[in-house]
Amino acid sequence: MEIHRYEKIWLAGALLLIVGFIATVSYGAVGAGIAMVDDEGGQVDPASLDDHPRFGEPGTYQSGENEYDVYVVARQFLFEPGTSEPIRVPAHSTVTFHVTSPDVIHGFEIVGTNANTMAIPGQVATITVEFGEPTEYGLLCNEYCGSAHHAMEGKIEVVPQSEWNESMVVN
Ligand SMILES: [Cu+2]
Repeated sequence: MEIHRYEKIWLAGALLLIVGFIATVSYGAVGAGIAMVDDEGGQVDPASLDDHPRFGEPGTYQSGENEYDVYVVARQFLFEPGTSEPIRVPAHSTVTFHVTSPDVIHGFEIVGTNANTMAIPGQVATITVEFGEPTEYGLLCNEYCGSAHHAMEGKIEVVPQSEWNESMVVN
C-alpha cells in the first residue's frame, strides 16, 4: 500500500505530539516533585484543634539546631499565625510547616517559591522549606474557600540570625 509522503509527515507529527503530551504529564506527575497530601503529617480532629498540643497554640517551635516546626491553622479567612501577625523564622534554617484547617479546604502557598500545599480538615499537610537570606514572603490561599477567599493572605518574615530571639518561639 502506498502512503503519500505528506500523510507520513502528518502521521509522524501526530505521533510526536502524543509522545510530547505524555512526557509533559509524566513530568508533572513525577519529575516536578508534586505529591498528594499524604498520611505523613498525621490526622487531627478538626472540631477540637484548640485542644491539640501544637495547633491549640499555633506558631514556631524549635525542633533542633537551625530546625523549626511551624504549626499553621488555615481557616476562613486567615492564617494563624500569618495574617494578623507574620510567621517568623530565622534565616538559614530548615523549617517544616504543618498545616491544617478546622472548616473547609484551603491552600497554603508561599508566594514566589514552590512551597504550596492544600490544608484539609482533619489532615495535616507537611512541607519542609530551607530558608536562606532574610527576606519576606507573601502567603496565599489558592483554594476557593468562601466569600472572602480573595482576601485570605499572610506573611512570612525570615529574620536575620542576629535579630532572632527565643521569644519568637511559641513554646
Ligand atoms: Cu481560600
